[in-house]
Amino acid sequence: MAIQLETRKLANFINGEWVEVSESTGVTNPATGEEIVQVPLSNTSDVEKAVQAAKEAQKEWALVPAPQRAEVLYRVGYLLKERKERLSQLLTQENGKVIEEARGEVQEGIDMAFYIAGEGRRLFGQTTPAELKNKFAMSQRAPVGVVGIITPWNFPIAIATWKSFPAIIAGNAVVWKPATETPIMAYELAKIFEEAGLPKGVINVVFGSGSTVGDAFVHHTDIRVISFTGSNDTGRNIAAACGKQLKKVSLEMGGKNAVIVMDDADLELAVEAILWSAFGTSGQRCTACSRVIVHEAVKETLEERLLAAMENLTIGNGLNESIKVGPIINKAGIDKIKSYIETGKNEGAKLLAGGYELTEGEYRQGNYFAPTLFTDATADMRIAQEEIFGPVVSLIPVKSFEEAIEVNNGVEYGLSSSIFTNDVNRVFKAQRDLDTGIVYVNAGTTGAEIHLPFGGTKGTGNGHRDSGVQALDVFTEWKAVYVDYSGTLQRAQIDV
Ligand code: UN1
Repeated sequence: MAIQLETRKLANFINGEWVEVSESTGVTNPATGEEIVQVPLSNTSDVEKAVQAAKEAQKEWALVPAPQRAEVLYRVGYLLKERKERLSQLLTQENGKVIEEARGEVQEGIDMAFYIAGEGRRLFGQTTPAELKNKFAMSQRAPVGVVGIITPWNFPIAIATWKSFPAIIAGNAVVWKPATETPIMAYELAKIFEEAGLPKGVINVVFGSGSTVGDAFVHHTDIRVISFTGSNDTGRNIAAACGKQLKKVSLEMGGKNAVIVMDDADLELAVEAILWSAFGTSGQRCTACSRVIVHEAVKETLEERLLAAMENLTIGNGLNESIKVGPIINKAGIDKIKSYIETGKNEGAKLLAGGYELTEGEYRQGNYFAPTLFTDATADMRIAQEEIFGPVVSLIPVKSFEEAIEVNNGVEYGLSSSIFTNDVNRVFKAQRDLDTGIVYVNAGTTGAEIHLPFGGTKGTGNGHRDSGVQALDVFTEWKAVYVDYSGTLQRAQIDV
């Protein structure tokens, strides 16, 4: 029996109060087509209230010593841990990902809470000699103020923790627009913040559309940073709007990630890793493997083994523990995948498995797509260049290690890459030459850990990183402080 929510309609969380909004829309379980809850569609005056609450709250919050701010995040971590199973079940219902992966995602949030709470006792700056006598010099992190975070449906709780926890530990207040497809995780996390004793107004959740709520965040003069994960088009528009206002913006916008399989690779292991990274989360991860760049010497064997292994992929409702591949988020997602299947065929790639939507029997009510394998793709095909965000992977044969690296790097994105080889020289060359923010050796393209920077090069982002200590750079300003205790006027660069 699936866990139920205690409400049929969610409310915004503004200034520590649950505020109802008259307009709302239904949230559908992608596995069953059933409506699970109504999510508010807020307007710009709701955003205004949230920003004003955040602005007020931030003044006090910035004065709370960071180790005390950390205490709240430790409590958040323990509450997440206590509720891990409930949250995972709800996550599977709103997002569709299989329960094992939902548990993994909630675990990322728990890890992030404990990791970044530890920063409450670090938040290191630098002390450094001054160039003049009797003068002290240091740098320290200062909060930015009110930050706006806009989070996607594919990791509705993990990504929210990557952004909100570092913002909060650094002394900012947050206004948060979660994806309307997956609002339950935001509702549950807001309740946890409330119970953990976060002062009112330090986090505010405003549900609604990107075109109304997201746009209002981007243009609000009191919001000094936008941290966004989502589509490339939206990210570019946000960057342009923020650029005009000189507003700081951190973007993470996907990938076209590849597993490289060299002629000396452990093929058994490579097959397992490809299956996991390409078809796990039904390919709906920014880090999902959607290209396999394979050395021609092992291409046929790899194809055979992949096809055999794909036979064992069970597709269905992710609440069932034996299911490996869950549904696609919505019909628009299915349509996008379908159109790429047509494109792939027209471009001349060879379809080896899948390529169709599942619509019969138990699949009738949900959004299911068969795990799909193309081969003989070339590096310039659209299916080998563009993000599909579905369970579709294309094999691209190459003749050498150098060509493999070139093909890997020959896309607009640069999030994650992987190489299977047992040659130590290739390992070190690959980790140097693969132009992505994340590199795996003898592992698939997914599974980043929260204490390292998450993000990528080129079209994946704009140089910032989520999670890790690097996330603090998004949510703080560096302040240089000089204390002259000479009692005289000492002029830098002159009185030396
Ligand atoms: C995403 O798809 O945007 O590395 C996040 C991974 C996960 C996070 C994915 N830890 O695949």
